[in-house]
Amino acid sequence: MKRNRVMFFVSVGMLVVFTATACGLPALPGSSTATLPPPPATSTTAPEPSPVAIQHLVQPSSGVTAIANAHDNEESETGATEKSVRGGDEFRINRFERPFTATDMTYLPQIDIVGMSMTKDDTWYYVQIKLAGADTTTGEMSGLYGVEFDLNVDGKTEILLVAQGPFGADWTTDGVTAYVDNNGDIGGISSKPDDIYTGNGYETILFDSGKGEDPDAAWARANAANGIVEIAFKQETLRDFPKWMWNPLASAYPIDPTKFYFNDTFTLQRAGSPVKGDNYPLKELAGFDNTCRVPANFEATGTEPMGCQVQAQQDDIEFTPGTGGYPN
Ligand SMILES: [Ca+2]
Ligand SMILES: [Ca+2]
Ligand SMILES: [Ca+2]
Ligand SMILES: [Ca+2]
Repeated sequence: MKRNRVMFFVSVGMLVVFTATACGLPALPGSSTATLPPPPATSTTAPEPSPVAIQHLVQPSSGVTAIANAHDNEESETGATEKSVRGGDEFRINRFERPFTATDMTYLPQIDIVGMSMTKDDTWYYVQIKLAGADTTTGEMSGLYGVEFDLNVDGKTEILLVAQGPFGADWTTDGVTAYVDNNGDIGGISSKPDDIYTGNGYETILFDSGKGEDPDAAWARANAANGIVEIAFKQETLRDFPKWMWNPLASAYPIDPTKFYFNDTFTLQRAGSPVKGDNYPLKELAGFDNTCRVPANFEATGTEPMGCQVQAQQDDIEFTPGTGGYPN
């Protein structure tokens, strides 16, 4: 089986400048001057209580220290004409390269991850996800973008952050959600597809659009001009783990976090394939891209579970369900 062709680098101490394009400020919520008609006099419904505005204390700025970066397969040159990929989609190890719509295989540049990097400052980690381009119909980064973390480097992730686009150039917590797998059942019995998966994936919501223990825990913004979506989160989200593995993802459609890993909860026949062959074209699992895992705060040897290719990679891993999980 063809390996995902991935170049991988770790660089420490390099200054990464995130070039956000200055855009006009979005209208403030509640600044509309439109007036609503008065309620009907016969209404018997009690008025809805006004939602309490979320008070933010701090927000991210820009990462100043590089932690890691890597590249993913890009389909922009051949994807639109061939409506298929030549590599990078390996259902067996839960790695997907399918930035296309189902059935008609329309290429979606805003879902095609081509690179990723992680930076930090004193308070935050920043994940930059570079896509092949913006949505060709709206000019925006219209997808759902996320990042998964394997905190103890055992092949099973514990945290999923997702941010639903489109975003502006200003940081927002709107549409940003953090899920965790508390009971350690992600992946079932191995990294390969389980015949029957009975787990519940990322079953717990830690943070949702500013609601949660810390209203400032996770944020997102985008620069559609250069196809970059950035997700920032407080360092304490990673519970003081000194090193970990991470991978970004992008989806054109809502995803169900309880169905992770998708190679346990879809069959290849149901999911379809972007590779011309028996299971072509894409069916139930379309408009989705994820990548190999990148180490953070340690040098890759190539044997990291589900890691990016260095010399060799360890893709077949036996899991012990019910162990691990997000530490409280
Ligand atoms: Ca890609
Ligand atoms: Ca883990
Ligand atoms: Ca599995
Ligand atoms: Ca779970």
